[in-house]
Amino acid sequence: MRSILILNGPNLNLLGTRQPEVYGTTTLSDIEEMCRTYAQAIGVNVAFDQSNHEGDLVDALHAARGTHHGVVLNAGAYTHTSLALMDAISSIALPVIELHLSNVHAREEFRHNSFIAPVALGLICGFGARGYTLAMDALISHLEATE
Ligand code: CA2
Repeated sequence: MRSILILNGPNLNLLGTRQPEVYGTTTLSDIEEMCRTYAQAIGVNVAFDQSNHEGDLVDALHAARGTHHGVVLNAGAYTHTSLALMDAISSIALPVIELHLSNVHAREEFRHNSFIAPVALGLICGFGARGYTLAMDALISHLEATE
């Protein structure tokens, strides 16, 4: 069975508690539940991880190799700063979809740059919590087309 890791970065554990106008009111555990239900419906395995620490996210990406077939990554603010995450993605040879709840391109200039985009399979942003299931679909279609 195909397996997807959904990996969330810094501050996303606080989702649903502030800035609802930007990020909505859905919590991270609501999103996990949504993805679990969707995974069951489409017959894939899904696992979740979240960390506020850059190195832990690098470790989680390394650990995904050999365990999962692809990753949906919301790296939060590390998207815009982290060469380490870019290198980790390049080194694991797994398809990674970059995901953001908000449309980062409609926001501050400093959110327009992504160190992840050049090494990601693709990017989904601006669809709120629904983006996670859209990303799962995109990943599964990619795997079906390439395996
Ligand atoms: O839109 C996204 O998903 C972001 O990855 C979220 C990051 C931000 O730095 C990126 O530019 C875009 C921020 C995550 C903050 O998460 C919270 C949301 C609501 C309440 C508390 C934290």
